[in-house]
Amino acid sequence: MKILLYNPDNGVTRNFMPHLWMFLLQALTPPWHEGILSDGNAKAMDDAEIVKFVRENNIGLVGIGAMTRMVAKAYRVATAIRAAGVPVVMGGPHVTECPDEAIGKGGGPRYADAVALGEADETWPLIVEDAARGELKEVYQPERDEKGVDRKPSLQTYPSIPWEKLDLDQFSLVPQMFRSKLSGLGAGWGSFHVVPLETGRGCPYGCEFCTVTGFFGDSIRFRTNESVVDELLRLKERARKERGQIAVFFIDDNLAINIKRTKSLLRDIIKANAQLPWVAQISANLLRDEELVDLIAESGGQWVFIGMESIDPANMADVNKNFSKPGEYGAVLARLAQRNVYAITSFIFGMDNDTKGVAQRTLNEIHSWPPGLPVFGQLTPFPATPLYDRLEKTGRLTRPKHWMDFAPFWMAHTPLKMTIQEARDETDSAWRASYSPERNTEAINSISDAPFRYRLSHLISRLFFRGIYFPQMNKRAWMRLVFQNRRPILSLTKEAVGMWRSSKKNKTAAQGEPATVINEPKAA
Ligand code: B12
Ligand code: SF4
Repeated sequence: MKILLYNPDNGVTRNFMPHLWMFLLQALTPPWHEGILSDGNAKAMDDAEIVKFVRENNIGLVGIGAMTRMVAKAYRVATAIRAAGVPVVMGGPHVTECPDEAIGKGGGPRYADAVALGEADETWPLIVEDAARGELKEVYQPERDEKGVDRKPSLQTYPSIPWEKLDLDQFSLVPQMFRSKLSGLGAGWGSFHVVPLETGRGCPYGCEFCTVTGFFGDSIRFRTNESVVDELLRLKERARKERGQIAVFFIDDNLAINIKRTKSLLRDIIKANAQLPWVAQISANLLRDEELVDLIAESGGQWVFIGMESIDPANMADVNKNFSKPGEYGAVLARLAQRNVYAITSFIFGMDNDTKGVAQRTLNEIHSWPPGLPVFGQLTPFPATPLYDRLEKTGRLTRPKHWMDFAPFWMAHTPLKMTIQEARDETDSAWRASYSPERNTEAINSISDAPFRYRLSHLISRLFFRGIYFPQMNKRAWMRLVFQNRRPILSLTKEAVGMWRSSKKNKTAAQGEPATVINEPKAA
């Protein structure tokens, strides 16, 4: 049987990275069936096109995964596929949190034939076999322990995702027209993939707005160091062979949740020479450890995503995130920047102690830190979180089923000290100020001592991150963006040309030509 695993886009932004669940379930599919992947973020298809694809490829089962944010789209696609007579199973965080909704038990329409609740590593092969026999059940759920809690899969035996032979073409970030030219550049830039890789699951911190502790549980499970290192080595080999670049996103919710284990993993990566440029999420409180930060830099760490949420300790206490101390954010970022590791700093507006002016107050703090990539969201009550329950009990939800009419950057409850419109305006002004051409130039200039490749990576990342808020999904938008940011782009391009000329001259000199004295470019 052919199975299509489909991930919808959210209709607003495109993810830069494919979703791990698809590759994982594909690797867990019994080998006599075939899993085909399609991600709306990489290849947008409307409902009719998906149905056509399903028909033409003789698909016998469609699996759809979705976060809350894109579930309305997922339901729409599922309805179209079911109308064409092909069964649909849905999984992922949203259907786990609202299990009745997808199968029409809450009184609404039915969108899916079956739902897979929680972690589906062990239930997926059963689902596939039941579907092949035409005996799909309505609900699949991991076995439960005596307390009624899902038995979580151990990650000690983790499937090997065959990255070395998967067709990743739809996920390359290098536009088709540049691929052949760029593959000749340096070690090769013919393709660029950001690949998701997990080393562990679970987070015990239980922040009020977060679904992770409820979904993955508070006991943390890790893969073996060997299996992670093996995956990295295979990715590295693939990048070398196809003269492209691969960066890894360690999608663990907190890569350093067990510092001893993280250090051992990073040491093993270094020992095996398995370094690839990587990004990971690590909470600020765990980045006090100098040795850990050294290992992060040495093992290829380039960007650390830090959920800073707010610079106001009262807000942090409200959402049960007191372990993260706004007062030490600056020092944490400086510690990283000393090693040329920079941070994606994530903030939430519309918290209960926020008032008008929160954006400017936050920006003032940010500007006193080494430059990073700030991202701004709003407090969102995801179903089944303690936050959702609190707001529901106190009658504060203005759109209790906000996911059915998804409205980006428009809150689903009213904050205590500002209006929804004010929260929207604060978010807007924070994005505008953080990614203006002036701010981009200032950020790159402020790290003028850093080696060239870090400044280049910083600028490119800034241009991409801007797209989380400002629509830049077509060529025109990108051309306008490049024009607006021509100053830092031109300056880095000049520097790159200078470096390239120097290295060419050096090569010629080494081949026996008369030696030329070359001035090393400032930050090569
Ligand atoms: C990586 C990641 C991202 C990436 C993008 C996703 C990607 N390309 O991988 C980035 C950083 C861009 C991102 C962004 C956001 N994210 Co995010 N992200 C994650 C993270 C950390 C890991 C996802 C992952 O791969 N997990 C590992 C895999 C193996 O687990 P899984 O996806 O749950 O899949 C398992 C099961 O759910 C199930 N399953 C999943 N799908 C399906 C489908 C079928 C058919 C079946 C049978 C089973 C199944 O099987 C899998 C194996 O057990 C999760 C937290 C987490 N630990 O999961 C948050 C998480 C998914 N993100 C979340 C949120 C809220 C966001 C943002 C909205 C944040 C924001 N405010 O901007 C944005 C939205 C992005 C968008 N496109 O609109 C929430 C979603 C909550 C919810 N109910 O929707 C999560 C759970 C974190 C949280 N704090 O609660 N995110
Ligand atoms: S630390 Fe991160 S993953 Fe853990 S509960 Fe808090 S927000 Fe969620």
